Amino acid sequence: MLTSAVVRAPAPNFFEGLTTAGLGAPNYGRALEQHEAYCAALERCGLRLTRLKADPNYPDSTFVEDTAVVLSPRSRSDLLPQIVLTRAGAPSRRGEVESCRSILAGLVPSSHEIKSPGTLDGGDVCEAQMHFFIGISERTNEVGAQQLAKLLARQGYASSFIDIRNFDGLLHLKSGLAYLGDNHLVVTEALADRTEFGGYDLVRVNSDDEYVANCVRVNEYVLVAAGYPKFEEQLRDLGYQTIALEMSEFQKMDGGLSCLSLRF
Ligand code: CIR
Repeated sequence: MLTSAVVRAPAPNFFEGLTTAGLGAPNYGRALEQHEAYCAALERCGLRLTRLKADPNYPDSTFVEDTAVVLSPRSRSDLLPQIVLTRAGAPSRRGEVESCRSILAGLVPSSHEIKSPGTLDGGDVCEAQMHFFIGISERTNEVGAQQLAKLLARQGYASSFIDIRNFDGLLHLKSGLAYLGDNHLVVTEALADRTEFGGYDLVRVNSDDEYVANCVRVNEYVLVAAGYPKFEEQLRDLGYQTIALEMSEFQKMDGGLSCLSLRF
């Protein structure tokens, strides 16, 4: 059971962040509304929110998921939550971790961190039932992935690396992969044939709908990007309740649903 989440509203200069989407500049007012609706959805799922102040020093800092990997007691009821602070792959985002460090330390007492020359973004880390998939991407290098794998192994978790550097349109592994629980793994067509995913029941997302693959299970609900009714139907057929959220302004900045919070 997840109980808490950390979120950070976008700053007015959100539009200055990194993007490859080519969808135009985000509208700040709409981004704030969408962020607020996202926060309300997390609360509806039963989470208590810690809201960090918008930080114009880091226009991408609303994507808090990239700053840490949380090992939550959801996966190991015998363990206390632990946090691994990341070292962002994009130099412009490296200071984001510093601004989260003390807040995260207050929430999750035990912490580790990825060290230079390792780089790792939280968006590249997908936990699936005691197993972690770690994406090797333009942001997460092998050194960073190895460091995380070692920390995970000490906690009894297995991990495997998925190289996504040749996959067009996938910024992070979780841009195309999400674990829902109950052995259900959401994957884009491009990732579906990887042998590493062979033991899971795959929920396939076709290539035109790739953006919706970045969905998030939060307790009784799955949060999904609005505008993909077929995917929602697929999830409902599997017995999930969905909450659809408008994400257009975050999509313009290459961000998806999972990136907007750290959940534990
Ligand atoms: C970036 O390029 O770093 C941000 N504009 C988007 C980060 C999205 N984060 C994620 O997928 N975990």
